[in-house]
Amino acid sequence: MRIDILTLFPEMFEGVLGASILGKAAEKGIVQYRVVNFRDYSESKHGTVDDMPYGGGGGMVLKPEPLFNAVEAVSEQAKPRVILMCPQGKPYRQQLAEELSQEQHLVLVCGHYEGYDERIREHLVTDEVSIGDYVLTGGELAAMVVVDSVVRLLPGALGNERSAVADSFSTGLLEHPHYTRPPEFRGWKVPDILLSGHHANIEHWRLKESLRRTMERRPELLDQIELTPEMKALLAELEEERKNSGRAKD
Ligand code: 6GU
Repeated sequence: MRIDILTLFPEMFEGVLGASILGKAAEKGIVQYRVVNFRDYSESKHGTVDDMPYGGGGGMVLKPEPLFNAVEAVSEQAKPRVILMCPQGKPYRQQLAEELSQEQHLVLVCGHYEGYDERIREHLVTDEVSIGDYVLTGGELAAMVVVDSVVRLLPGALGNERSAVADSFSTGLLEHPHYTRPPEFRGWKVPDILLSGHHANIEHWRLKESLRRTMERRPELLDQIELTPEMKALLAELEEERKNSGRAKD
């Protein structure tokens, strides 16, 4: 996969793309990153990328020419997905990360100003994405979130292939609790069942704890998945526990 990032602040990406899984994926040749300063594609000699909005009002608007030129310069033959990072975009979800991980070429566009000229939205980008309902000073941090969530899904990017499928949101449930040594720390014990070596019981416990967490923290996620008979039985057990104790988890 090739990922091109168009930004006015390329230095923001240095650490993130060079470290850990994202850096290793590039070293292994699984992904290639290019960080492009789209000011270099301005058509003015001063490198202007923004201008005042027609109709007046505050703030500046990103001009179309630099971004069209920059996208066209990185596009080569095939048509890449061109993703505009903006608070008005479609809420970013694991499902979109999975879809984007199937692409050959992504172009992420990061703005830092009040807005983008509407012709960028209408005629240049294929997707508009927001990473949540809060305002960032620019699209760069959001683009890093997208790159991270996509690259970790590329085959070979994670050392352990299993961890990409089991984690929260690919199963549709939040992850169950994890424990490691020591078996007792400051008087707090690891649940006996995890030390039992009984694999089927452990899997059943993990599923129950995943459901408990999801029910407590993100109940709306339960409406979005298909429940197996085992899940339905466990949810009934959890409901029963809740009724009997008032507060299940204290
Ligand atoms: Cl993609 N950009 C900005 N500027 N703010 C955001 C965002 C993106 N997603 C959430 N807030």
